[in-house]
Amino acid sequence: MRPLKNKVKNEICYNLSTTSFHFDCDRIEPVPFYREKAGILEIMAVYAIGDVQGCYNELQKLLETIDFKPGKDRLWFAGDLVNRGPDSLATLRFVKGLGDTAITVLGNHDLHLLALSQGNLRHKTSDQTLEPILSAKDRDELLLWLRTRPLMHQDRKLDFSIIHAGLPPQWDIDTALRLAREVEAVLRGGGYSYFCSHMYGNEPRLWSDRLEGMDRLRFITNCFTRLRYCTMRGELALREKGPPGSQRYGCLPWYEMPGRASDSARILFGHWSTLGFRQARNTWALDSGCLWGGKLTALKLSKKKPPKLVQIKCKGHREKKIEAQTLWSLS
Ligand SMILES: [Mn+2]
Repeated sequence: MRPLKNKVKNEICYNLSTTSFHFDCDRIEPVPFYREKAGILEIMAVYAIGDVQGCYNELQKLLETIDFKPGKDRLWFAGDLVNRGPDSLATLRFVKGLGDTAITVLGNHDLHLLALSQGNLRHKTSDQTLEPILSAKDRDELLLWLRTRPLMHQDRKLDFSIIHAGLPPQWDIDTALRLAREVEAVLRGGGYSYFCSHMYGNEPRLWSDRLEGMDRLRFITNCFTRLRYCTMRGELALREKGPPGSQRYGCLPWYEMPGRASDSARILFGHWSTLGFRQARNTWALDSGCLWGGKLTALKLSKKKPPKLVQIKCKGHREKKIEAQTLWSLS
């Protein structure tokens, strides 16, 4: 294990520094995620946090509440760091600044920001909260950082995965991870701009491993960043956006699909503010509507114990009725 190796290195470093040998001690990296307690290496706290959407002050308050220690604890963000809230730029800078301490998966609003930055989309009124990022002096660094974030993160030791939206019933957890990597490779590569201008759309609806090109990438992206409901035939029902009970006949929340191939994996997700915090079928929904005057949620993750819920109340920055008017790509 790396911490043990570093401990040994430190001892070597100490011994050598008392002799005539030179050894560059400063080059040994600190061990950020483990600490020693009574001689046992102990993993630091890992918190999964729901959709922040530019609510920077609320995020800071939540981190205070959980007594977050940078360099010791780790944060997982469920995506949609930006848009609609009052301070997307500060939020993005802050999470980027956390470095390896934070892992964030991409949400639909994050992808929308990337698409806008490529200049292929007409700016709408609902995009105005993203403008400060697009005109920031550090915009290129921020956007490069954002487009190199994953669509899915998995920690096998902790036995948790995190995504922004959902998974179709046909994918097991390893398939999901493999397919996330396909889109991530495009976002990091030369096809990035083309991808941004062709990612929007609700088709295709049914997964097949024979899908190719943009159809394949769009399907994968829609699952990870937009999915809420599936039809009983296992298709994506992307037009359904309300809370459970509001959907048309024959649709089910993705996590309730019978025979879902990923149902043995513990999955954290955001995106669904009208669902609120909810634990069901080995999944945890983390978007509790901070932006809309609900709560901002953190879940302390543990391999053996049940996750511990911490929430703060938020005053809200948007009227509910706006949500209904901007349904398209942003929701
Ligand atoms: Mn979302």
